[in-house]
Amino acid sequence: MMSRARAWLGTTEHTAIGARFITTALIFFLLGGLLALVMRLQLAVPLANVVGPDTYNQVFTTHGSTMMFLFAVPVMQGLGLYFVPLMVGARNTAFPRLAAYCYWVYLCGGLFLIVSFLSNTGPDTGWFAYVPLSGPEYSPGKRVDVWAQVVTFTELSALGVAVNVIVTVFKHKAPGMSLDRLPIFVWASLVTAFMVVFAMPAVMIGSSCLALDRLVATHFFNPAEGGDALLWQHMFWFFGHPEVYIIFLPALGMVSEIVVSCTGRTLFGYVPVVLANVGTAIMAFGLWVHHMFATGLPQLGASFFTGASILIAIPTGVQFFCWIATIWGSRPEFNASFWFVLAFFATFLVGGLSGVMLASVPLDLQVHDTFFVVAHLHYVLIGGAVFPLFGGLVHWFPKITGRRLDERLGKLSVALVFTGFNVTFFPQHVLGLHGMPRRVYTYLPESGWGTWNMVSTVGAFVLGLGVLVLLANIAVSLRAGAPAGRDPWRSPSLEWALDSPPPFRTRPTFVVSSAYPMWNGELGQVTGLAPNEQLVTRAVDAEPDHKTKIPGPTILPLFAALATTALIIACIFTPWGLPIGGAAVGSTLVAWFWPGRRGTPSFETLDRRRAEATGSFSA
Ligand code: HEM
Ligand SMILES: [Cu+2]
Repeated sequence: MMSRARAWLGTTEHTAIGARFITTALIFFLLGGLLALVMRLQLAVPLANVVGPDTYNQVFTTHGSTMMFLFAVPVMQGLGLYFVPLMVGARNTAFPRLAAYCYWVYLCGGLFLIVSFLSNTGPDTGWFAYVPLSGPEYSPGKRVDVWAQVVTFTELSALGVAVNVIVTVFKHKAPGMSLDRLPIFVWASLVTAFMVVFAMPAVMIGSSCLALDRLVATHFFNPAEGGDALLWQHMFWFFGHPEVYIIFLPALGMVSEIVVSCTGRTLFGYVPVVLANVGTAIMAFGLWVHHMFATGLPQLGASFFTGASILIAIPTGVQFFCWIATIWGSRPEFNASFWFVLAFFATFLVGGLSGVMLASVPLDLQVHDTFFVVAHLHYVLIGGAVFPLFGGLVHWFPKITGRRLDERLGKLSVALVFTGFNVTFFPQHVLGLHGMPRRVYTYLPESGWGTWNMVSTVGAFVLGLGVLVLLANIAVSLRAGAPAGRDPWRSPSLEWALDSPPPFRTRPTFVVSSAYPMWNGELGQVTGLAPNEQLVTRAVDAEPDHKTKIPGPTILPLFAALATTALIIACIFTPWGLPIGGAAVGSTLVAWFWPGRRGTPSFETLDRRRAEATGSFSA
């Protein structure tokens, strides 16, 4: 019994950890969704009394923060941990214990936010916590400290996963899977991981400075003492804008996988799509100031950031045209995942267009802080990330569970989610143009905003129903779904070559000779690897180089994560949290990295084995 619990807590299998990330993130999505329904109930009619102003502030802040930090990024990273190794033909991620540590840190951070919210200490200054409102003067108490530390938790976790994905892609690809043969989802995850590495430190440092201002009276953001309030906005949005691409580049990668698999065609424009991903990632770091148009920018700066914001529509447009060209004249299989992709096309287009509108300063100044922005951000986030995510979950469900979802229920959930979504959020454009501010807990009957708000609330419940249908489908199919077999969609990428659910210790290492290995004849297999070994290949051409031991299960990452949690939370209450918590984290890390215990990875250069591996490489 004890040892089973230990095995469960100590697992380092990327499929287990990936699935935990995905499941946990979906639970946070449901919690965030419940908060959204509370807001919609409160706004349904003028002068409603569901929640008061103070609770409303906590609700929208916790909703936004949950959705961004605890749902959207982790779910994409979870899918990355689960599928990137499978798709590149690795046996595990490069750093399996780091993956476990990241999961536990994320889980603790998420629970911290939820517990704080339930004990009336939920953050209440908006998901971007602008100073001076969030500073010590206007936000006494612990609410903003909770927010600042939740950011630290989640970004720490995100950084670890990103590093892991990068190294897995560069060093553990199957022999023959050169960079120009990576599945598009892997490219998207790789590019996203680099964005995480550049974006997350900005907000982590920012939120730590904010916590310092609040707890030990530093003055980073206090102009009265020589600090700079706008510095906060720069640090936040230097992360915050790339964040949205961190969320939807992997989603667009799923769209490519689904399009290819449902049309049975190779992707039109592989290279342009890859370059579009890279281009988006680079440009995404050059337009954060469009979130700050209302702070009064020099004319030249405003023009530059307008131009950059409009330009970034181009690479996404390139991806759109490549999908359309792939679908054009094919006879796609209109299954539930394909319908989610079609829902994404329509919705994301609207969100992209309202984004181009907002990039123009005069319009932005007019609708700044109104429901027009709320409509826009949900069109891009839900249309651009949640719809493809649902499509991806439907697409990969058979691989993860070995069972098929019910197609009819699947299509029903697309219809409900799509209709509900548009009924909820389209009217908010109108409300915004009519001047309804965001982040207000109520409004007067004379404002005339009542009708569209009621429509929006009804839509939100339809959307919620659609999500419930999807979940019910998942719950039923987990037990009673038809067996899926290896490759139910006749998809081309490597994960489909494995049994469903994918085996771990007995997983073969394939040898690849095209970008669509499952469509191009027999797969070769590498011989001479023990169950706890995996191949290290060269970054670009994926030639076998040497092999390494896969670090085995251990409970130490969990202990390290608990110590990290203690450190981060204790700091809110006393500066002593830092040295004491630091010592705790340090000792768990020493135990974790103590040489020679329980199979710490040893790197063995594989000249002898290399011959064997390359021998089968030509097979
Ligand atoms: C499931 C359906 C959803 C509904 C009905 C919904 C509804 C809302 C509402 C009513 C607000 C606050 C409006 C205000 O008073 O300012 C809001 C804010 C927000 N939502 Fe959602 N939302 C949903 C899903 C999502 C998702 C999936 C994400 C992100 C991936 C998201 C991200 C945000 C953000 C970032 C804010 C801004 C919070 C702030 O002002 O600090 N929402 N949402
Ligand atoms: Cu932006």
